[in-house]
Amino acid sequence: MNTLKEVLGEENSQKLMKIDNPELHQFIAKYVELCNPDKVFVCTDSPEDILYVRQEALRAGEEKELALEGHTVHFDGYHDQARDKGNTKFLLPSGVNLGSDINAMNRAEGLNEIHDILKDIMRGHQLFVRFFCLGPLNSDFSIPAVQLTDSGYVAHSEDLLYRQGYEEFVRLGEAARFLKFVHSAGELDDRMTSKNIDKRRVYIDLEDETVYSVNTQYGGNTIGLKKLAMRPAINRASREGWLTEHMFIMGVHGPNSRITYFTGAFPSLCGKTSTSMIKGESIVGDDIAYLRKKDGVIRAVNPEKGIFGIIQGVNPKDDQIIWGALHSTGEVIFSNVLVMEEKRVHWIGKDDEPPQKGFNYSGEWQLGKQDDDGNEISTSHPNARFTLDMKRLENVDPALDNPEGIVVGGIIYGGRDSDTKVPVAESFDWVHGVVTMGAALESETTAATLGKEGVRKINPMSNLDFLSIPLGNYIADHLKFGTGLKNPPQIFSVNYFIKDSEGNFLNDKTDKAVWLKWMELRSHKEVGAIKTPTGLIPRYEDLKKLFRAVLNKEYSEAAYIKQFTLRVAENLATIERVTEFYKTKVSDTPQAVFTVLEEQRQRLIEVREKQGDYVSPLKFS
Ligand code: SPV
Ligand code: MN
Repeated sequence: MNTLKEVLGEENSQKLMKIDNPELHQFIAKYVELCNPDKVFVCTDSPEDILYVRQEALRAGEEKELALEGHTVHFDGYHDQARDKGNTKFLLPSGVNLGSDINAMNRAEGLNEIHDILKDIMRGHQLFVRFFCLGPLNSDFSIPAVQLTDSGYVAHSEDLLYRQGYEEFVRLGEAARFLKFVHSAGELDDRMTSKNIDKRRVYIDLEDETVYSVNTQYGGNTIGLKKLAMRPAINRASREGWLTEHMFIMGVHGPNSRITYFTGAFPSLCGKTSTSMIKGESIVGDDIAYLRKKDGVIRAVNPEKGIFGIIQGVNPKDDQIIWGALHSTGEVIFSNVLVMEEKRVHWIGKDDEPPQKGFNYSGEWQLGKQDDDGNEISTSHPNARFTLDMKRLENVDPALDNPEGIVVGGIIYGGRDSDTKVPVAESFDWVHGVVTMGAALESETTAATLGKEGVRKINPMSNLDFLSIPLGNYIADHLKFGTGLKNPPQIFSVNYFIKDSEGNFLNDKTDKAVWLKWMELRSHKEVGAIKTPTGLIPRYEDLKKLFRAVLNKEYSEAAYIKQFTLRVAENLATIERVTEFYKTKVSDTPQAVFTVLEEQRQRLIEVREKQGDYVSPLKFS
């Protein structure tokens, strides 16, 4: 430990030595030696230490102050604006195979490559050592984690997004089973963005529960505790009989002050965050959930405590709560928005006059500016984000930090689907829901410009990008998770994006508030439903009442018929695609997947024989 002590200095060494965990000390020593930073800062949970990290992000120029107190802006490089799926790989020992949909390489080769890249990478920079706890402190759900990073921006973001865990490491000592993250932004250019994008790598070593991320700054590639931690957490969960999901957690407020908690899985950019923050309901989390069975019920916690949310389209009408938080003082990190005069910010869809010039992810920007490929550069990047602590939201749920988690009353699967699924439906039972709403989830990939359709892709449980176990096993885990429960939560599907044949959306953005209330009532069996071949759908009278009560809106029967018409041909095509996918691409698909899809196919064919390809919901009542 001598060399480590020299680099750390007395104060930092003492902080580290308070944690009695040799594995942790060895890990830190190894990467301090390899990465060779000029300076190391060990951050405890103290407000002074946390403030120091923020100040360093500003001093180094990775963040800049904005007009409102507490607001800063960070830019990622022009070509470093999103998760890099191609260069994100699992490092697998020979003989281990996760299936064709999961990007992987040989472990020894990957470790060699990444350690070569890391050699001396932090020379001239400061290394921050951070301790966090994924999930509430002192909870069966939680996982301690240590992050090494030379980015003040990454370390600062994690303060807003995760619970401080230094004291938890001290408390646990040698008993801590922690995840490890090593990040370096690499060499930086004059705008303080990662220069060597060609050497951008995110490598996940499941065996050591360590994730390496280099030559990148974008949060989804670098904030270890977010999507990087999801991979080892999914793997652990599978081994231990619980679930790590790409799900929000929210409290839906029912009659007589009743709160029913829902988790919801949606692919990125499909309304997950905006659903979880809906006014009138309360939010526990917007992105990730850990679920465990306890005493015959499913309980869930949010491993995070903040939000790294998409800012595009956030406007005062549809997103009142986020809007309020983004316009008041207190810590917010904006990333890849446009900064205008007087240090004010603009983003696509903000609902005010678009500016003519400013500073954005391309540097100095003026209207009409093009990139090297001749594409016009937008004001903000479509994936521009805001980062804030959820305590800043007026509707944060008091259960956020409950070590027992919340009881899950319903599970929602949503996707971007312009032509098949009805806006809301309930499954017949757990297995039907897992298979037809979760495992069969399809979503259109692109953020479609008006009228233009995206590419439809299967995305089981919206979790495909993060799976660290073979997909067949993952589906089997879900099927098993529903057994041995007193009263399994209902499973629902939602689709905010259904269109008519002319390409017009059939719903307003705000309609989701009504679907939530309907699902809340259904989870207590307080309202009836109509049986169709693909699931149970709402009755017109019930929705009419709810639209009046929730949105003060007249809901016509004609609108109901259009939205809830069963599209038989499209549903049959989905079943065909999904069956083919599981048959040809996934080994060890549980037989239930094929059986349940086949049963649904038969029900659809039977209906088509009598009623044709488009069946009004009134025909089923
Ligand atoms: C997502 O893309 O699903 C996100 C943001 O929640 S990221 O951190 O990039 O994963
Ligand atoms: Mn996400």
